[in-house]
Amino acid sequence: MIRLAIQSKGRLNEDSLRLLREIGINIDDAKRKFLGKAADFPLEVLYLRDDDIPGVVEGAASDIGIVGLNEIAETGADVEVLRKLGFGACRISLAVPKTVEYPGLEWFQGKSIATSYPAVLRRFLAENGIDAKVREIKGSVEIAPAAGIADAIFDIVSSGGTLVSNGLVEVKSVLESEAVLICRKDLPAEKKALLDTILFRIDAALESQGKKYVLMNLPTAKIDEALKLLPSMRSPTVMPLAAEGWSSVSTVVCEKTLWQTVESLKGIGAEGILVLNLDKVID
Ligand code: PRT
Ligand code: ZN
Repeated sequence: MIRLAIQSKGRLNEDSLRLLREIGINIDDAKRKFLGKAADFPLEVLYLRDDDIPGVVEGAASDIGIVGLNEIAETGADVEVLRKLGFGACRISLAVPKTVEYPGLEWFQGKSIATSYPAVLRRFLAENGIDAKVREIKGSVEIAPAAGIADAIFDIVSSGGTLVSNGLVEVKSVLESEAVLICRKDLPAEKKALLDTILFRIDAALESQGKKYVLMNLPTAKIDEALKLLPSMRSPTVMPLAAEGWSSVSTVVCEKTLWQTVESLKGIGAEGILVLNLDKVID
């Protein structure tokens, strides 16, 4: 049995459970308490506040955990970061009131900064030789300047909407974050085997992200040209069609370049192009 700590509620909870489902580990949510159990894998789920996850994994009360990199940076927990998971993307940034004429980082000398990430902020200030007052507050950091609590803030930003609606401007991104899978040090061998299975499945799920499976019919004479248009091709499959002089080509294409690729392929005579979602890519 391996124990995984995930956020009990909040931004990372749903995506963490979705990732588990994607890798064939289903937790009965209806029975969610403090500790849940997977029906189809020797795994227990411990539901915690995100702030507590790094410490609980470090202390071995949980073997692995899913948490934002920002929390690892803040707690300084001694854990292994095994995988970036591709959700919960955000950054911790310095922001100032939009009325401020901002010359650069030196503006922060002697100023006060409100934050829920005092350790990360103190490190950054020290590294940059800035002497500023760090005011730790637990929530609603974005209202601190308007409320007269601090001159500026250091907080999580994702879309930037919260800053705009509070009359603030982001001036420096200090830490890029996303949800990561962490592991305690010195995992016992029997748990290591379970972790390896989980990692194998996660890698297959991550590998399929941002990719599509594309299938098309092409005049056989155009195959060489088509192969040149498909730089991201993993395993090009070319098969003759029943119709004389035609072939079927199938490959995996990056979503970012999908439309460009499809349009170029059409340009050289591709027909009946099918674009399919990829569920897993297993190497
Ligand atoms: O109760 P618990 O302690 O578990 O949850 P929490 O309230 O501390 O955290 P929660 O659920 O808000 O966030 C969990 C994790 O999600 C964070 O630790 C980050 O790793 C990640 N994450 C991703 C975010 C955001 N995006 C985010 N936008 N965490 C917080 N925010 C907040 C931010 O604090 C600010 O108030 O959203 C606001 C900014 O959003 P934008 O889109 O307006 O810029
Ligand atoms: Zn929290």
